[in-house]
Amino acid sequence: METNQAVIQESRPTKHIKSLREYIDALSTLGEIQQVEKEVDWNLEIGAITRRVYETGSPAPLFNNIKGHPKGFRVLGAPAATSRQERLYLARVALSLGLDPHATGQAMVEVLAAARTRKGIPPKRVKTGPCKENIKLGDDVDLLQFPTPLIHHGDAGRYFNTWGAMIVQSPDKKWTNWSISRMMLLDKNRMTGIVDEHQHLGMIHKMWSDEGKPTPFALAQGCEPFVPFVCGMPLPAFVSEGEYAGAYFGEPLEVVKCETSDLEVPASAEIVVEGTISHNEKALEGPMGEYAGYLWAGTAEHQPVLNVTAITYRNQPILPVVAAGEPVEEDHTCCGITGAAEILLSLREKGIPATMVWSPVATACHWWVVTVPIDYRKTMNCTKEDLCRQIGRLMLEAKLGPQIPKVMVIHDDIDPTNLQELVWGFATRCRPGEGEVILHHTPIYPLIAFTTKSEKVTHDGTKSVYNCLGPEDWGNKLPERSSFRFAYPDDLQKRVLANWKSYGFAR
Ligand SMILES: Cc1cc2nc3c(=O)[nH]c(=O)nc-3n(C[C@H](O)[C@H](O)[C@H](O)COP(=O)(O)O)c2cc1C
Ligand SMILES: [Mn+2]
Repeated sequence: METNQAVIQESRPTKHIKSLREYIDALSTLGEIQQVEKEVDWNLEIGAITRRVYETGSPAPLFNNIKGHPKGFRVLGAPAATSRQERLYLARVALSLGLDPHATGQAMVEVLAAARTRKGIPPKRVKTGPCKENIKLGDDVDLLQFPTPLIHHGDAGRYFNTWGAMIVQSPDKKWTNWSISRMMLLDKNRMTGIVDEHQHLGMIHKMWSDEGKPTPFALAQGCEPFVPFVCGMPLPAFVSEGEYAGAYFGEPLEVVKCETSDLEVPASAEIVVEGTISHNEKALEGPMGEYAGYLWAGTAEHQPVLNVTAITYRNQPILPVVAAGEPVEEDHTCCGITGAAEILLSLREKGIPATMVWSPVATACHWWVVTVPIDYRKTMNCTKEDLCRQIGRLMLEAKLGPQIPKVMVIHDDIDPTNLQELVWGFATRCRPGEGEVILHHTPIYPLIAFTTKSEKVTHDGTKSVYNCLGPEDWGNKLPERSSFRFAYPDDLQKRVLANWKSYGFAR
């Protein structure tokens, strides 16, 4: 029986959704938005509701009435979470990526990877945009006018940024970086948040600090839905996310100039906060419930203070919020899917015949699956164990490498986006004793849940690559799979599917 060789289904997006409001309308049509008219409290209630939305696959809540704030100041929870609706599991991601709501995970990864091979298209400056409807400068700046939630019990403060674009530019202006990094309110015109030296935000902040200067930043909230995805994508250093986004859609993204700096922000933004990241003032930041699914009580670190010089916003602004934690939330959909595309591209560039890379969203980005053809020896003549070791080593060289703690290498008859099939493949093909290739002394990201206190400091850790290719003596063949898809003739499968409802099954 033929195996399900991966097919490149899509190389370009089909519909570019150009604002958060257009995105909300598209989601509403699919039954993926819940308007919440009842008054809710920013103090934990929005966080609790959003958390339960993730855990039940409910529609994204749009909170229209928030205690202590004028009506119209809104919050959107779970902007790119998964859905419990049949065939719409990844619809929020698909629409954000400009794809059909039923697009497969495979199609998403391929379309993101394909755009990386095209030349960047820089954003285009336009005169103005809705984010300039209200402009607050100097003493009028008041971050507290927005209904920023206290998301989790135990968070160090109210996190204003969980899904917005932190925009900074290298001092030579050649590299404009857009990324997501959490930012917590300190008071009406100050924030603090993670400025990690291994991330591009921290790299660029270091360039400015080395010149003895603060780093100009702009934080753009509620942009068109692709923006947060490109912000979470582990593109290499010196690649501007805005240019990649242009290449992705085949047209430039529109940007407007900030009021108090030369930075440019997506014109579609709902709220823009402008200011500088201090090179000498720090404040305590964290803890906060994190993507691995835990909150590390008692941990706080000194991070730079962000001083705000201007806030501009659209009338009736919408602040998107991610309540990080147990799967499935946006850290998993956004970083998992964009990261898979980046890794797929880099493995292929290095000669690995990878057909698909995927981080199952239920694993909080702790498992990364690479599929290879059953006859991979046509292009790489090596043992299964060697193949796994090479894949593991190459994956760790990517920017994302430290964030990849466990890799599974499995044949591409398995669809890694189907958790049940993947778990079965892992259970039946990974051999005790020889199926785990250990890579010692590799860089590890301290937010990986199971790192020790000392690994969090040294960033020196251990990774596993699971060889799920079966024993060597299976050779270049798999045993026949006993399943509907593999154990019955094609014409019979088609007939059964066509007759399914007439047998009496509802679905
Ligand atoms: C919802 C969400 C929250 C995130 N929060 C942080 C964060 O607080 N700190 C951080 O370093 N990365 C965070 N990330 C991951 C980064 O956005 C990601 O690693 C990205 O590649 C960083 O941008 P860069 O590649 O330009 O450095 C978050 C991602 C998402 C999707
Ligand atoms: Mn970057």
